[in-house]
Amino acid sequence: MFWKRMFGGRSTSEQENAQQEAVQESERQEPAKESGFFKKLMSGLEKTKQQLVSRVEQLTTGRKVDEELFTELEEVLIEADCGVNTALLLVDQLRERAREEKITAAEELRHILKEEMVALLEKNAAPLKMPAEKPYVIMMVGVNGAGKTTTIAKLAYRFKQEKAKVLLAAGDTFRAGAIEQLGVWANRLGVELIAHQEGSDPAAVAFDAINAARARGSDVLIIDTAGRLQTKVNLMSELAKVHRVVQRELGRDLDEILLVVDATTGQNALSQGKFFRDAVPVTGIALTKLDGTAKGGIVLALAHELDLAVKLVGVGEQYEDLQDFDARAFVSALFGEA
Ligand SMILES: Nc1nc2c(ncn2[C@@H]2O[C@H](COP(=O)(O)OP(=O)(O)OP(=O)(O)O)[C@@H](O)[C@H]2O)c(=O)[nH]1
Ligand SMILES: [Mg+2]
Repeated sequence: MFWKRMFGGRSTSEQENAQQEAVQESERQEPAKESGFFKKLMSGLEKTKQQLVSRVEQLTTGRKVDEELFTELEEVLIEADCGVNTALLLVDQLRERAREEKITAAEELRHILKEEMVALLEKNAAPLKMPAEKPYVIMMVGVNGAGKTTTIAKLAYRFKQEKAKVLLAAGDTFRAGAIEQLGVWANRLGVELIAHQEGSDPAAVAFDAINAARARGSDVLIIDTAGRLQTKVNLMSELAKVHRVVQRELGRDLDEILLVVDATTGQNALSQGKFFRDAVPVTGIALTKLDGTAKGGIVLALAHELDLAVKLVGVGEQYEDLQDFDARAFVSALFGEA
């Protein structure tokens, strides 16, 4: 739908088909909780639930609301990787609402916590930007092994399903095997690939990819980059250079620069966010490996402390295991409300 809405110019019957598909799609998305993805998210978040929601439940069972309880709640949130500032904020809000609403039984705090979590996540939520011009350009950045290349494959799959013409750029010229890895995905998906030799300049790959995307009429171009530690200054300036070249050649901002973050890394994600954002104008986060992490609380810290929207979440290694982030579905999954 993403593509059809943007790259119009189709015949009336095609437009009607597109509308029909839009309706079918919204019908498909309505019962989100019955979808396979929601189930995966819910089972994936089981460990986070143990670490966070189950402990909140234990703490708030049969107790009265007092300052000691708030302090303990703060500790639980911090230990579940929600981030110190975010934990303090959430507990302040709980404290205030408990006072305003004259809540005395601790159990009642649970649904307030849930509501406040949704509100916090929704405040910073944003979907992928709608395409305005061809090619729609996405660049993936992040530390080694975060899931950049896999997320590219999943996105390419999604765009292809929407009938978009996709081009991938093998901008990781550094790691041995990285070009082949993207090449295998491109083959499997039946999408085009621009690649140079290992060790070549990633900015040159990106430059060629933009021109190829224009020449071939690609709807979407996704640029892979090498994994790099956020503290390696030279590698971060190399990334800034790739970005400058892409922006100059494109003559406008990239549509999305997604910071890919591995949800199992916990608090280090905040440092990654800060450094990568200093190097390139990150537009959002793709949070991977939410399946099986006890550190899913990091979503709250990322949204609040970095003020960056979590746009995509990954819950596995299959094509379908990537979805737009939905704050309410996430919190429902966390609280185990199927
Ligand atoms: N369980 C799970 N595994 C994932 C997910 N996303 C990626 N992976 C796995 O994480 C590993 C690293 O993924 P890549 O996509 O190669 O990561 P990368 O960021 O491109 O890594 P470098 O190119 O080395 O920096 C692979 O084994 C993926 O299958 C996810 O959402 N869930
Ligand atoms: Mg990679």
